[in-house]
Amino acid sequence: MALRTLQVAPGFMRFMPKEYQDLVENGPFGRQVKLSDVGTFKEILEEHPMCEGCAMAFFIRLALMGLPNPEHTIMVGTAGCGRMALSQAAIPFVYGNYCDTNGVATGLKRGLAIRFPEQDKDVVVMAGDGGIADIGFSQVMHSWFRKEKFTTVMLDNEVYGNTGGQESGMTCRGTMVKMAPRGKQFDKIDMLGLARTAGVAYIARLTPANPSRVVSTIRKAVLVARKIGPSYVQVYTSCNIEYSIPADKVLDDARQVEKERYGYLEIVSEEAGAYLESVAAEGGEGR
Ligand SMILES: Cc1ncc(C[n+]2csc(CCOP(=O)(O)OP(=O)(O)O)c2C)c(N)n1
Ligand code: SF4
Repeated sequence: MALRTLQVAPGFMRFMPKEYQDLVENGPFGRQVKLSDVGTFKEILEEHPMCEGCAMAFFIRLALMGLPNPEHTIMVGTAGCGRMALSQAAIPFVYGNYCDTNGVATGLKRGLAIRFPEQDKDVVVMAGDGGIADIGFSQVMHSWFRKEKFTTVMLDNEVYGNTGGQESGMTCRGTMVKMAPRGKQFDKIDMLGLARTAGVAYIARLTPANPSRVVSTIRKAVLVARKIGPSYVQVYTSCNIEYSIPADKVLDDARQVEKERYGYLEIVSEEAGAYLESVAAEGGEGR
């Protein structure tokens, strides 16, 4: 996408749905929005069919605000809950087969670089813990080893939410979920350590408990992937259905989990750190 593909020929604008007119006139395209601007611009994602109070949906809404250049960004997702919101967002979304996201993103990113040599195009994979750490594991790791320049975001709800509660590699040891009644028999996979071993340039772990940090972390991850190398963001996005968390307690849970075992963590390569400093010195916009 580019800004001009959003525009409608002047004569047709009045026939467009009000929502679309609003998006063109007041969307976040072509400018940098901040969390504190919420309510003053038309968001990329406003409606979705995910469960009431779902932390994953909340995170996705915030993450979309963090994109440094949404009009030049393509999201890649797959089977799993997150795609229900991502596919409703006003931004191109490519649906890879379950396990294929990082292969699809590789081809997209390389193809876009050839087709648009003058314009940076950002590619962001956003998929569940099953999609990233289980069935998509091999493609994720190889994209990192190859140093592909795109961002991978794991929506870590520590379960297969969309298919009714099977354990994933990211479920904690001993946890019982509906379709793992004996409790998980092995540890949560250390994807952050694996990302580090594979040489990922920017790695972050976070929860949605601090919304402005979500926005800034996604922005940094996308900027690093644009210029330096792969980036990986792992976010705790509790599944309130499978973990029986009341919708009004979802953020309390995120705060608690952040305190106990999911504290904010950033691992930044020297080159990525220097680049982010230079962006900040120029005003931090990074467009
Ligand atoms: C190749 C393949 N295997 C299995 C499935 C069935 N499937 C769809 S979603 C899903 C689990 C999703 O779990 P996760 O990736 O953790 O995302 P969540 O729904 O928890 O957000 C599975 C196994 C599929 N669509 N394709
Ligand atoms: S099943 Fe869980 S992760 Fe999926 S939409 Fe519902 S609360 Fe969110």
